[in-house]
Amino acid sequence: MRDVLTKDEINAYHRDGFVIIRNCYDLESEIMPIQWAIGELIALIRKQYGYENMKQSSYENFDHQFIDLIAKDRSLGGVIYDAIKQIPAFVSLVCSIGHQKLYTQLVNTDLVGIAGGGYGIRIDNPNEEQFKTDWHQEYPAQLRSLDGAVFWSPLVPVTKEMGPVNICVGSHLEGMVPVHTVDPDNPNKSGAYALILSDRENRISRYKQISPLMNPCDLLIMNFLTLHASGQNMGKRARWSMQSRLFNFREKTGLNHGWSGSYAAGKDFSKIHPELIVDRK
Ligand SMILES: O=C(O)CCC(=O)C(=O)O
Ligand SMILES: [Fe+2]
Repeated sequence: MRDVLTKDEINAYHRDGFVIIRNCYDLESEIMPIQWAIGELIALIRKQYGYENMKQSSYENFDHQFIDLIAKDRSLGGVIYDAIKQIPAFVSLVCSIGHQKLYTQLVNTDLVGIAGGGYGIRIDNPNEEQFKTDWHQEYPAQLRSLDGAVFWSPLVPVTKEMGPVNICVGSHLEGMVPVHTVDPDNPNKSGAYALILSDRENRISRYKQISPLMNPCDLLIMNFLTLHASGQNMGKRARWSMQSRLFNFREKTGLNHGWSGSYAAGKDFSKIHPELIVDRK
């Protein structure tokens, strides 16, 4: 991977709250092994449950049997989701020196953490609502440190129709935004998925929004305070994307709460930052 940033890229991160590094990863050595393993796991699960299998035709079409699989049994999509974050080629990227080098060019620290439980591969299926994220900052969902960063990279070309991630340009400068802990429009959402920004519409409307179209090997690095949201996948293919998060052990707020994780780590965000909860009971 390319692990040296230009001055312009570093400036963009500080100005906009994110930066996109085009063609950052090496396709053959870093991305294809992940695509291949996902394709094999889909085939293995199909075989396990008695569904017919067609051979993988190419790496970029690694998911060609997935939409059909979840149409037969949606719960097997969950099995695949839980399995693929354990693919060594993916975990190698999560732990890579390259990611740490990128992060330390953006955040001035010599002591980097990898957010425990903060990495995985999203599968945003067409026309599903439950796992879509509303407008949010990463910090309440992950904690660890205020100046953490999300590393986001797609495994399929993301078209407009597939609902690219929406980002409010420059919104990291707001600092920590208070949240409601219940989403009245989506009572089935829980944990971090249920958090709703206070004064959401107003807040969002103050910023220019962008929804970058990205390809495999492109990498988005985003500040933990930047406002962003999932787009709606109205396409026919699932939107597969990798996430991992790095943080700074030396940052004061994180150090004060002992680098606590949030919901995914079994912690209650509202107990760690009660001052950020608007609907306190
Ligand atoms: O991919 C998405 O839809 C949302 C991603 C996101 O919120 C994140 O990676 O932090
Ligand atoms: Fe996020």
